[in-house]
Amino acid sequence: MTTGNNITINGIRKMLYRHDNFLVFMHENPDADTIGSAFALIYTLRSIGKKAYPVCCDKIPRSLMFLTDDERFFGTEDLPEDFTPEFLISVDVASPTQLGKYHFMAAKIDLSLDHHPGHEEFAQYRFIDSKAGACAEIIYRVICRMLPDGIPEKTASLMYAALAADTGGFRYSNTTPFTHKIAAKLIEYGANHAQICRNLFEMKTKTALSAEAFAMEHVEYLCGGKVSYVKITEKDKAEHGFEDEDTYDVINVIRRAEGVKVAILSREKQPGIFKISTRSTGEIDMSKICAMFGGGGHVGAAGCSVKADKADEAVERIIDECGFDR
Ligand SMILES: [Mn+2]
Repeated sequence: MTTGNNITINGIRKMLYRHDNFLVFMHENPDADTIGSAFALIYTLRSIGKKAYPVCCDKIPRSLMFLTDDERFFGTEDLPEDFTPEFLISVDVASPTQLGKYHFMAAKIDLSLDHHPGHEEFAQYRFIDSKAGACAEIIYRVICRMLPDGIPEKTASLMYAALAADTGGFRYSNTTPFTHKIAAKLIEYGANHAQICRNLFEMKTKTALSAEAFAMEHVEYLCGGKVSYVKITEKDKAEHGFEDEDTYDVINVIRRAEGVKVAILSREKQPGIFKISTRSTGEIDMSKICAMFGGGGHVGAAGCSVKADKADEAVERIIDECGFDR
């Protein structure tokens, strides 16, 4: 456990019981961990008579709307008028930047639950466990204390989805015995694991599949095959009809090539700014490298935004930090 935690799981339980009106913040470009963690916590708070609402700066990608009952927008402007939040929580949020347009609210967050090793402290109370495979592992520990008689099926499914997604279907090195133990418990509580895994890992929109085909066709191998790299420009997006969310999984396609230690995807965010997503087999710590560019993440999966004239230039700068022979 990282130092800097100033509250225990039991302390969190007590604090949640002491308040009535909650906001739960997710990170930008929401993934299944931040969504599953937020909604599991929200449903649990509501089940004990509290009011709780989700907040996210970005819309929920279509592929993850099965987690939010087809709701897509969770801006603060969508909150009921008669609701006055009094306790703010963030889940799976590593830094104020990750709150996107709500970054100015970071100092008002009362409690941060997170598992990113490079967590930047911003909340008054923090529980950060960088050994947790998903933030949902922390949420599970909190919810178990709050619902000692058992977890409802829907809440169990949300946490299962979070665990499965962040561990790549229990395949990545962040998967621990505890991850599997929780997953087993969640299935006992009724989590629909087969359907969740189909939704997360198999089913794709046709444009997402085209984006993957595009990546397979345009991937470049650098540093003697140790780096795989693909760029998607604004022009490519317009030409092929790719939306941002269609390209989320592209990185997972190009990382699979034999011999590849680092995979890099560059997406043009706006002229001169490139959103870089990276994966590594674990030998190179991508969270450290991305942190040099103001980003972050995990050893094996991290991202950042890089200013440069061209995508190739932005990616060159990342590759330089990897230390491979050219
Ligand atoms: Mn996570």
